[in-house]
Order: sequence, then C-alpha cells, then structure tokens
Amino acid sequence: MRGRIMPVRFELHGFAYSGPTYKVALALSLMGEAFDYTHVNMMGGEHKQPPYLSRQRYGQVPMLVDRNNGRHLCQSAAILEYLADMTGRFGGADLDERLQVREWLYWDFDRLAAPLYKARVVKAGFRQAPPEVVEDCLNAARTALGVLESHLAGRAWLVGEGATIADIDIYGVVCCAGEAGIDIAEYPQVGAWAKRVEALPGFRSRADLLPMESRVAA
Ligand SMILES: N[C@@H](CCC(=O)N[C@@H](CS)C(=O)NCC(=O)O)C(=O)O
Repeated sequence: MRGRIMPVRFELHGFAYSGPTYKVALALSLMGEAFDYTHVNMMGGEHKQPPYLSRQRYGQVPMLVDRNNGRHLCQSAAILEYLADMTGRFGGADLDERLQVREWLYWDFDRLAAPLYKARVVKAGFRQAPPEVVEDCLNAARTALGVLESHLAGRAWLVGEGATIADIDIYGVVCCAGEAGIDIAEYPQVGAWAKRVEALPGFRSRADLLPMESRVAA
C-alpha cells in the first residue's frame, strides 16, 4: 500500500467504545477531514500515565492534535467547536445559531450524555453501580430524550435549517441509547432525526470509524 506523501492534518486519540471519541471522529468524517487514529489503551490505564496526561490534562479520551499548529485539544464539545471554526462547516449560519448550538452542547453533557453514557458503561460491565443508580441515570436520560423529542417536532435539525455540530454531538449519544437499555423507537421524532444524520454525506458508524488499534489515514 502506498503511504501519503504528507501526513494528514488531524490525529485523533481515543478508544473504540467511547461515545465522545465517536463525536469527534464523526465530525471529522462529515467535514471530509481524513485523520490518523491513535488507540489509547484505556484498559491498561494509559490515559492516566504522565506521557498522556502531559497532553490531556483531564486523563480522558478523546484528544485531537492539529498538526498545522501543534494544538492538543480536549473535551469533545470544545473540539467540535474548534473543528467548525477551522473548516467553516456545521458551526451555525450566524451568531444566533452559534449561540443556540452552544446551548445544546452544554445541555447535552449536563442532561443527556452523562446519565446515558453512565448507564451504558455499567451495562457493558466496564463499571459497577447499584441498580438504583442505573435506574436514576436511565430516568434522567429518558427525561432528556423527551426534551429532544418535543424540540424536534416539526423541525429537521436542532438549530436552523441544516445540520450543525449540535446534531453531531447529540447523535454521538443518541446512537448509544440501545446499549444503555433505551429503545429509541419510543421517541419517533428523535429516531427520524437520527436517520437524517445518518443520511448526511460522509456519515460513518462508530464501528467503521473507531478500530481497536491505531490506524493511519488511508
Ligand atoms: N466531557 C468529556 C468526557 C470524556 C469521557 O468521559 N471520556 C471517557 C471515555 S468515553 C474517559 O476518558 N473516561 C476515563 C476517565 O474519565 O477517567 C468529553 O466530552 O470529551
């Protein structure tokens, strides 16, 4: 196989099972940006070791390296905003839309992503929690999905007339609902919106974008 003459601009560090890593990978794919992928050995604790912590202070995945300027970016929502700024895509049409996009990003990790991802990691056996804690998480996630369901009635996208990083961010959680034990068919507006995201040019599934080992961009 012939390698690239110039390395690609972006290097994504993550873990195949990680929803936040998928959000960033999906954004890059929808933006048409090929990226090198570095598998972080989370099972071996690599993300808590000094070499990784020196670049990702929170000891989490994902981390995105922008080789054009050497930036190391953390926190998936902040990374999505950065990518929208850099590519001029999916950021919202004007200041009002950008503000609404940002609201959804904050809301997501506060109300939807945190409880849904937590229920999912417990169900997958990565973490332990008493059943009542998991039930609380599922109730919170269902309440948040209800907010999304109401908002999406009569609208194609979360903000404005086209897809934005708010849709990409929240899709990265909604697509994990089944693994958390929530049937998205109970939220028909959310289900129809998810299909619209999946129909965007450049859309790829988590399994397709995030292998269990490092991969250089094709
Ligand atoms: N708010 C962060 C959350 C990232 C996150 O929770 N990553 C998980 C993997 S999916 C992680 O690194 N967990 C290890 C830890 O928090 O110690 C983001 O959106 O990037």
